[in-house]
Amino acid sequence: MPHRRYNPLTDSWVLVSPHRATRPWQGQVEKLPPENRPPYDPSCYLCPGNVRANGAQNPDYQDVFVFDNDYAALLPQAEKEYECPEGSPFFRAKPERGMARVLCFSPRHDLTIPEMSAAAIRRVVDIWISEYQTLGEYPFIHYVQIFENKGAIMGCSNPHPHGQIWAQESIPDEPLKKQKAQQKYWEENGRTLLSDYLKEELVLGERILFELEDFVALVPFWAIWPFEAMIVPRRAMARITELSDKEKDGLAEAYRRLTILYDNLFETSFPYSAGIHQAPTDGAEHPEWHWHFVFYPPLLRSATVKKFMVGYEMLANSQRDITPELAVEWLRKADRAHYKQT
Ligand code: H2U
Repeated sequence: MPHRRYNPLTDSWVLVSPHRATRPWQGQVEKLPPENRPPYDPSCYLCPGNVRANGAQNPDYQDVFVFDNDYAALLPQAEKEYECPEGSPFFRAKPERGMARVLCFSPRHDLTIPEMSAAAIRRVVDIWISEYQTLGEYPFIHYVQIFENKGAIMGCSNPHPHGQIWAQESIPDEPLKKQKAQQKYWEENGRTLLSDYLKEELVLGERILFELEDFVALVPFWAIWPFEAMIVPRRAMARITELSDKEKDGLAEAYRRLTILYDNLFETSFPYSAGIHQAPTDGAEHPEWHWHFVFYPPLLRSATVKKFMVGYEMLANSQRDITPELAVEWLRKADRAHYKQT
């Protein structure tokens, strides 16, 4: 039956309409990008040794490579204040300083996270930690967003495995919503919202994808995207800099395992936007924060039919067709070894 589910992390609702999953589809069918890319592409801006779009040359890097985004959406110095008519509540704007970085996950143009070893992904985790630390130490940087856009369908500009890091003065809307909800929960209960949620999900078991020693991957009760998932550390930590060595390895393994399930589901390189929500770098301790890694994949019923967030979703509320529980069932059936290797 149609019902609404509440997201306590963002204080918002999603409409769930399971009966709609069988409706006919004569709409847009996505073209699949070619699966067999070369390990090195001389025309790729991100491959080792190549020249980027702005003329800078990449080093001959061996594992990971991080650099300032040549087309950064945020700049450390606001050149000139954006001017608005004064004294009106309708035209408010303020300068926003920040920095943007690009992180190449591997020198290999043909790989993606699910095809990399946990040891190689661990190098990515290490860079996330050092970037969060270094960027967060700038006095004007109050929030660091680590994310990955994977697949052309998600607007990813280049198939070379990479992610981005944007750091800025303000706390953006999504993490701010989560901060407010976690703060309230912490004040009322003295425990993090996600520790208590995880405890209950582990008892119920129906939305758990897999459990590792230090991490759990699950489809949250309030998931919006058809195959949305979340990796949650069992230990409440505000930020990834608090991870132990063993937990860093665990995070790399959880990232690998989840993305293999994704790729195997439709035997395609599964697109998504994924990112880490964690405490701001505003100098406060933030014991309320329980960092977590969210995955928002757009595919709905096959490798070529995606969920469109339009119409009702744009005008009224988030809505999903297949239930989170059905998504878990499908994902759990996916093999543990990557389909290209079997
Ligand atoms: P996306 O694929 O998620 O768009 O990330 C790639 C980023 O890489 C993008 O933000 C940057 C783009 O600005 N980029 C460079 O900085 N230099 C280049 O030569 C190509 C792309």
